[in-house]
Amino acid sequence: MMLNNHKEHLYKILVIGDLGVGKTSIIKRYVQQTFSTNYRATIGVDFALKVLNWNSETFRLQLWDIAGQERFGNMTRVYYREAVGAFIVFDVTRPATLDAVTKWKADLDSKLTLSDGKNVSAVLLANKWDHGFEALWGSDSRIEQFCRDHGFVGWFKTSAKDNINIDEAADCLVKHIIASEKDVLKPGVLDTVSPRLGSLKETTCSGCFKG
Ligand SMILES: Nc1nc2c(ncn2[C@@H]2O[C@H](COP(=O)(O)OP(=O)(O)O)[C@@H](O)[C@H]2O)c(=O)[nH]1
Ligand SMILES: [Mg+2]
Repeated sequence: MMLNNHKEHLYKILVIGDLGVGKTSIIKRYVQQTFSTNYRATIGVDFALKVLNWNSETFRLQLWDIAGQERFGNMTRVYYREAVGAFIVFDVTRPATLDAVTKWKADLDSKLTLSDGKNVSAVLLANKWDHGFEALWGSDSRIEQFCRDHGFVGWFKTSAKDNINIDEAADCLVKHIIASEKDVLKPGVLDTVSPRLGSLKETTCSGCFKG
């Protein structure tokens, strides 16, 4: 028994973005390994818990779903309070939802900072990638530039439907949260990870600490 060495962490993580981009589906997929085509719009604040055990440390991730307030494009400070990371989601079939990400990121950064004054780690999720909209988006460099311009620590092409890159994106976010806690992360690092079907065990966040 190594109880003395066992560390527990509780991380509040926000999942934000426009209505219908797949926030609830991503949380359901990540936490319950399920997907459904008709979730009712979330009413009221809702959160789900995911537990990760890494190197004899326990990370409890409290994933906060948005409360049916997407149409306002912002949330209250109370909702953001004490969060340490965020996923901002857009829908690759609706380019306007990427424009909205700018608004969500600005809202987040204006209402929430870590104790050292830095922004919380945010990972961009290009969801519904199973639709195969590669042609619509062209090269990845456009989204990479978008991430740099808006201060995301990384981005992933995801599908809640086909279970693509959700675990990887969460691993990446958690690593960045840990790194900001330890304050060892160098700035300007960006992860880019393409869908890797069927290889979920290996973390694809290897780029996290490069730079
Ligand atoms: N094809 C596809 N549909 C998805 C995906 N994620 C969510 N959806 C669908 O998109 C709709 C909105 O999803 P929902 O999770 O309710 O979005 P939210 O409003 O952001 O919480 C639902 O019909 C989902 O089944 C995905 O990765 N691929
Ligand atoms: Mg929802």
